[in-house]
Amino acid sequence: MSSDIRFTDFKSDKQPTWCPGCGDFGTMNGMMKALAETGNDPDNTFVVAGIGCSGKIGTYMHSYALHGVHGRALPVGTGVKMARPDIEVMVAGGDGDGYSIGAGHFVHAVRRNVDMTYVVMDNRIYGLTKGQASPTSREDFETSTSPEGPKHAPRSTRTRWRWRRVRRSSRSRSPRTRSAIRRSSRRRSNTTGSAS
Ligand SMILES: Cc1ncc(C[n+]2csc(CCOP(=O)(O)OP(=O)(O)O)c2C)c(N)n1
Ligand code: SF4
Ligand SMILES: [Mg+2]
Repeated sequence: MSSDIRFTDFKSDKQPTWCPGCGDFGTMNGMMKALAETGNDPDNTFVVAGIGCSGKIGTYMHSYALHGVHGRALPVGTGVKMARPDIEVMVAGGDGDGYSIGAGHFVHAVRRNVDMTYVVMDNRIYGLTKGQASPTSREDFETSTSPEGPKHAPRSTRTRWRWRRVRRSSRSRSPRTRSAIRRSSRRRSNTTGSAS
């Protein structure tokens, strides 16, 4: 690994065909900068790309690369890392690729916690195939496949599980549950009483 690698060394000689102003340019520059700043070089880097506008990223970067099958970038990245743990593996793909057709692989990649980086280029739509709703599209976002919006809450990568307190009338609870609740609240008030 040489230390004088600059992020431009990760640029291939292919001219991107992304639309002017597409956010994928910024993501690719960010990935190239991160690779250079962490002491990597094109000879020890493997980029696995999904299918979509985002999936073209492997062509525009100078490194080892594989442009595989829609939704299957993560298992390929896992295989590369298992075979060559010494090289830096970056997997990149779209929101459709990662959260829709590839959702199962996403979950298992998280579970296996493989030492690789996954970048989701989330434009909240299927870009390459001309604009169908993706799992991160807004509920009211009109697309060719959802003229009135997908009507599902978008999947958020920042979702936290929250326990919602549901108020239920005591009549909707079974007699057994009602008496268990009474017992536990009696226990609670006894404990509070002895402590004070
Ligand atoms: C197995 C399979 N199913 C469907 C397609 C068609 N297809 C190509 S790209 C794409 C969606 C791309 O959306 P996303 O992953 O969000 O990438 P973007 O183009 O938005 O960057 C689909 C459905 C395909 N190539 N292969
Ligand atoms: S269609 Fe959208 S995602 Fe694809 S290159 Fe154009 S702006 Fe980027
Ligand atoms: Mg997309």
